[in-house]
Amino acid sequence: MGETALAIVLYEHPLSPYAQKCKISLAEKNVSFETRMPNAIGTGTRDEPFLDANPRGEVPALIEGDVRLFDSTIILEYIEDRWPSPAMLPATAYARARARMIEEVMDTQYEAITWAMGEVSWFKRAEGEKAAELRSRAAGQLAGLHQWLGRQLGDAQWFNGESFGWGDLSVIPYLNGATGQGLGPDPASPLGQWQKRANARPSVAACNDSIKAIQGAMVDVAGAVKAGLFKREYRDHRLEWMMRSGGADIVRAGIETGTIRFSNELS
Ligand SMILES: N[C@@H](CCC(=O)N[C@@H](CS)C(=O)NCC(=O)O)C(=O)O
Repeated sequence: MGETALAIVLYEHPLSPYAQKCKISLAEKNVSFETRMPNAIGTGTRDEPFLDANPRGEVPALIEGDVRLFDSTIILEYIEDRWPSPAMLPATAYARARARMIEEVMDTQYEAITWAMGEVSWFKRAEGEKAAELRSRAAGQLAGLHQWLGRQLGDAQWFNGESFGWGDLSVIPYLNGATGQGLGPDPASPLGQWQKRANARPSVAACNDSIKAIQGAMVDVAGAVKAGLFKREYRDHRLEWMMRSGGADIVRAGIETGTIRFSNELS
């Protein structure tokens, strides 16, 4: 840490699980950083300083002097290389690969489901029977993923092995998101017990506190979507989730009303 002369800025949003991964890693390594929220994230409007850090217009993005990085996995790699101690990746080749594999599943398959539930319950993309149908699909898919995660954890204390690390910081933001939607793991299960242990870490508790702070100030986002003030990003696995799980009409309506966008084309 002594060599840190330049301010580290992390563009983030408290509810973004991708940003939480980076904040947890930095906090575990005791690296000080400044957080910034892009202006009007999710509205699809331009925020030049933020787009300079990440032309994709997504959080997280990290700035350190001339360094400009985007994508949570790439940022985690940078943090690990730049501040190696304490290591977030375990020691052996297989354990390291397993932690990254768990991260990949969480970032893609798991996140798509919790994100979609946000589209339904907060942004009211579906209501009544359709909302119930989508929620039931999500619950079934999450139950399967919780079984898979339970097997990955086995009898260990941490996904990373003997100590908290990459495998754990890659799971906790997403599991907490599912719990917030009433779709988290059984608290009495080994996975639920792990969730409690992970939430007790100061690095994770700080993320949870930031979420609580912002939730009190949350505007009527469903009304904002209807008023055309939000243009949500339907990308990658999120879009696949909608198409596979019964949300094709949501995508079509979003395109027609201009309330969704796809990922930015870089130039
Ligand atoms: N693959 C990226 C995904 C980042 C991402 O999708 N972030 C979302 C927030 S959770 C975002 O900023 N979306 C932009 C928007 O909604 O306009 C990563 O791992 O960092």
